[in-house]
Amino acid sequence: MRKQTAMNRDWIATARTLSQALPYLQRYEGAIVVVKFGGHAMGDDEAMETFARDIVLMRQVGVNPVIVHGGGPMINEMLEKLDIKSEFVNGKRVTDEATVEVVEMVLSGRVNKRIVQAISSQGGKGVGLSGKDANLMVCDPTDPALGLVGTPAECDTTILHAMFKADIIPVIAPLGMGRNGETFNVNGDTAAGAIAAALKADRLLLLTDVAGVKNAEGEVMTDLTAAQIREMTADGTIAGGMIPKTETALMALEGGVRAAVILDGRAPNATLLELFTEHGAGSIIRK
Ligand code: X2W
Repeated sequence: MRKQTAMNRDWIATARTLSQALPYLQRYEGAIVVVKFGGHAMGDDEAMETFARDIVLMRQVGVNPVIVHGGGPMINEMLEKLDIKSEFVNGKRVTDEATVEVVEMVLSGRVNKRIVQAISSQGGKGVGLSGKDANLMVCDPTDPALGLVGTPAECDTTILHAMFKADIIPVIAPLGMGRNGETFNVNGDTAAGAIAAALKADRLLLLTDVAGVKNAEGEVMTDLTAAQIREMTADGTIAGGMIPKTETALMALEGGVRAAVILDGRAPNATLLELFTEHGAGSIIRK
């Protein structure tokens, strides 16, 4: 029912927000936006619902969103249940045959379908695939010491363009195919960066569980250049878990992505805030 009561103010603000979004909606019409949705950013059912609604809204206003997801914590949970030990070297999971089977089962199965389902619930058409489908991500081994961990070498994005035309939102699990038919486990950030570069995406959004790239004083830097990122890495300001994110961002920029953004995926409506408001969210990195 239409109410004209004390709620009026909120609705006026909503209408104003929509009106102010017009230039941003026009700017992103037809743009390709790759969103890395990490396992730590996924959260509960409500957070998943909000994320899916924002992605469907993006598609509705003419953006071509591509989701590349992670699921590290969910893989850990299943490996524990199966009593398979697992360790990380430089942020990458040492992966043997037994482990890659579980990784594929969890990522292409449970995690991928949960996201696809959330998109469907919001009225979008999500289709799940992994880097093994349609030669999307052909990989070489990253390092013999890591076993079946792959580095994307060739990305054929034909399937993604076909999906854009059909109004489908691709939801990609980070697994790749080897040249000898192996299955490779690919770090989710690496996969998102490689796919964004192959698509020459307008934006790569890396959703994480931190607010952005911080300076030595602990403040989030909202605008950064690739050169600044290199300096801050050399002097140790950027360290630890942020390094794989900034490296992915730099790799994507080198590959032709217009800008990469590192932002907190747990913040409500993080993706919309970044794309459709003056405020933005997190740290944007340009060449
Ligand atoms: C990752 C793939 C999942 C992932 C893994 O096995 O955990 C490698 O480490 P998040 O949630 O984005 O961390 N692969 C090689 O990246 O998940």
